[in-house]
Amino acid sequence: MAGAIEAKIREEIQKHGTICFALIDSEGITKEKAADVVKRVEQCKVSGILLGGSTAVDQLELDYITRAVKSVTSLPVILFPGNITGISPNADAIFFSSLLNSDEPYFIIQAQALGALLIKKYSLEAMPMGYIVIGAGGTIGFIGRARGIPQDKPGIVAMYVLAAQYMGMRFVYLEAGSGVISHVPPNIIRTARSLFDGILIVGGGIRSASEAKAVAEAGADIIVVSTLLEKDGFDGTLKEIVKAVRRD
Ligand code: 1GP
Repeated sequence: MAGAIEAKIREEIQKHGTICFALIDSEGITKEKAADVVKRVEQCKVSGILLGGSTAVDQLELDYITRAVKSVTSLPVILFPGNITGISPNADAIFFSSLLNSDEPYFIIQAQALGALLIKKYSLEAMPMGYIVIGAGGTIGFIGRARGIPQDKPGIVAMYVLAAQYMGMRFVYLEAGSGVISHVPPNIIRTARSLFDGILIVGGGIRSASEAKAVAEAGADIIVVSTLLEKDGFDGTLKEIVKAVRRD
């Protein structure tokens, strides 16, 4: 059943069309830096903060960063785990995701089973998400042993997206990989959009307003930006990105 954070996300999408989430890698960032980035992205009108990282293994560090971020923002703070170490009791919710095109059962169901009781114990709102890697997928493609769907094969994406739908996942994330040269191609996003009834998230390689606009126009409900936030003075570009995707 959908909880309060999911309801808030749905409301934002209804109000603005496509919205933007900022993803902060919890690994190797100071709490001062994380707090500073979050304050600035909030000024740029992003709608949510994701915390995680495909190689983030330090759960204590994640919790430390989560508390620092929570203390400076009223935006939803959502965990985006790459492994069982991606769980903190102090976030608002967690994307409970299965890497659908992994070749390794651990990333499809075993990590999820190992983490499930902890999520219950922490009373975290779990939002079911099908995570699909498109192309090589950068670090997550490698770590998650994903068999990346070729960028020119929307027919294969169609199968996975429909499978996610039929398994009851309310979110699908099309991931090109953090810091990759090119984002998920519009025809792949259009195909996913035409078949998936839930919230469609697209991330990886989005660094400019024109790229963000192409992704939004193809049908993404949420775009995720991360690497851009590591640059000094990202604010101007991020404002343009949010402006390019939102209706208002
Ligand atoms: C990675 O999709 C996200 O999981 C964000 O990608 O770092 O390329 O913005 P970037």
